[in-house]
Amino acid sequence: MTSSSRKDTLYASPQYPLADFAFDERVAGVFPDMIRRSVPAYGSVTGLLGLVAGEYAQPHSRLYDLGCSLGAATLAMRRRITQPGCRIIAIDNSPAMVEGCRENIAADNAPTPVDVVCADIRDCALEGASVVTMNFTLQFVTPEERLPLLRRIRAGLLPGGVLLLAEKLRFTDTAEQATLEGLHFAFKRANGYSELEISQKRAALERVLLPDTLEAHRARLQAAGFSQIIPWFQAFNFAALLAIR
Ligand code: GEK
Repeated sequence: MTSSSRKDTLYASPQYPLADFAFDERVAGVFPDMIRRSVPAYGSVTGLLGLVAGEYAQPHSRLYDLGCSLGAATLAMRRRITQPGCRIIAIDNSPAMVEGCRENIAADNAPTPVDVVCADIRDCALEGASVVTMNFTLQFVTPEERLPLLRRIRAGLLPGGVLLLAEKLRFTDTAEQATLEGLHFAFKRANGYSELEISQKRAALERVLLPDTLEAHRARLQAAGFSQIIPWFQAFNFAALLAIR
C-alpha cells in the first residue's frame, strides 16, 4: 500500500470532545495499519475475496469495489482476474482515500483497467457487473439505506453475478455478543492498542458503524432478490458472505 502509510496512533491520547469517526486525511494516512490491527483476519478475507472474484468474473464485464478505501480489495481482485475485457470500478466518497487508492493502483501493474471514482455509493449507477464487493462498507451506510442499495446492486448484476459482502456482526444472544466482542478487543490489545485507544475508537464509531446480525443480512439480501446467500468466513464478530444473483 502507500509508502506514506504510518502507525495508527489516532486515539492514543485523550480526546475532548471525541468526534464521530470519519474517513478523513488522518485516517487515510494510517489506514493499512489501522484496519490490519482492528479487523480480525482482514488480510485473509481480502485475499480470499480476490480469489472468489476471480472465479466469478465474466468476460467483458465490470467488477465494482464499493467503499474501496486505499484499494486493497480492488488489487486483490485485479490480481485474480483472468477473463478478457474486464474493468474494475472502485468507488469511495472520501477524497483522501480516493487519492491514496489512485496511487496504489498506479503502482500496481496487473493488466485489468481500474477507474477510481470519488462518489457516494448510495447514488452511483451500477451496470453489467459480474462481481460487486463491499468489503466492510455496508456497515457505514445508514440502516434504512441498506436495502435500496442492495436492490440497485442486484439490478446491476449480470445473470450469475455475485455480491461479496464482508461486515462486522452483532448477535442477538447477549452471551454470544459479549464473548465475540471480548475476543475482538483481545485481538486489538494483542495488536498493541491500549485500553484508551480501544475505548475511544469504540465511542467514535458508535453512531457511524452500525452492525447487523447475520440473520438480518440474510433476510435483507433475500428481500433484495439474491437467490443464494452463503457465509464463507467468520473471525470473531466479523464475517464474509457470498450472495449470488
Ligand atoms: C478495504 N473496502 O480495504 N459512499 C462511498 N464510500 C463510502 C460510503 C458511501 N456512502 N460510506 C463509507 N464509505 C476497504 C475497506 S472501509 C472499512 C472499507 C473500515 C467508505 C469510507 O470512506 C471508507 O473508505 C470505506 O467505505 C469503509 O477492503 O474502515 O472498517
